[in-house]
Amino acid sequence: MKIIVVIPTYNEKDNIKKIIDTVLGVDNSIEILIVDDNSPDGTSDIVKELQEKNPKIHLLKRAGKLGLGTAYVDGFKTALKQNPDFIVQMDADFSHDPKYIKDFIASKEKADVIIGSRYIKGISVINWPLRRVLLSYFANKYAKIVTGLPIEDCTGGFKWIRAEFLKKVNLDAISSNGYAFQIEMNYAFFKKGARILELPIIFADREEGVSKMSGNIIREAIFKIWTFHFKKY
Ligand SMILES: Nc1nc2c(ncn2[C@@H]2O[C@H](COP(=O)(O)OP(=O)(O)O)[C@@H](O)[C@H]2O)c(=O)[nH]1
Ligand SMILES: [Mg+2]
Repeated sequence: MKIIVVIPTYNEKDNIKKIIDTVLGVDNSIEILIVDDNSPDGTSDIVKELQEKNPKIHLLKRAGKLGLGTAYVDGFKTALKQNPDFIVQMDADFSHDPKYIKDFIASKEKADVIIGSRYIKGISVINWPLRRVLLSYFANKYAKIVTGLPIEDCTGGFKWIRAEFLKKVNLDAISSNGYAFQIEMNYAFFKKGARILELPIIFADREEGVSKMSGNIIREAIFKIWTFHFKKY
């Protein structure tokens, strides 16, 4: 079995070594692809150094900050060329605890897509400011109503995807970048008939570095998700 964990980074110098080491430590079948947008803090230089000692670490360096959605689309395309069985997507900042990848592996026969979910056992988010928890919680309710997706955590960024299934999705049709990107991918998977499973995770706020979330990303999600019904994935 081959798993490629795709991690987008922008200014994650304080997290990058630890997240790579921790993720690789979860299972022997894991390789990592870091998609870095030429972070001014030199994140990619740290990755290059680590790469010299470990062939399981891959780097896709892009010219500048082009957004999370396109980072994943480019990362998925690059990862698929390596013929993995599964692809995992997650953040670099430890909000997504790598230990949950073990749970994904254990459930791999049951699903094409597994979502690490914050909202199937009440609300399992710690250390986030209350306004962000509320925003995320109600954004999910809203997304569920607009898209009709039977998913409690539509905007979560911690996912396990069967590679054969990812190949069925037209990645060039994916056009959103922030929270909307997560919803759009779920929508595409759902439309293609994926077996989607949610497994509980506890999501913790980052301890190092700063969030790149912005008002634009929130506005994008509010309006864009209405268009998904009319798109072909
Ligand atoms: N390559 C790339 N990574 C990004 C970009 N924006 C955010 N990220 C990364 O995406 C992940 C989630 O971003 P974060 O700022 O933690 O969002 P939050 O958890 O919603 O506050 C982190 O690993 C970031 O470094 C971007 O424009 N390009
Ligand atoms: Mg974060």
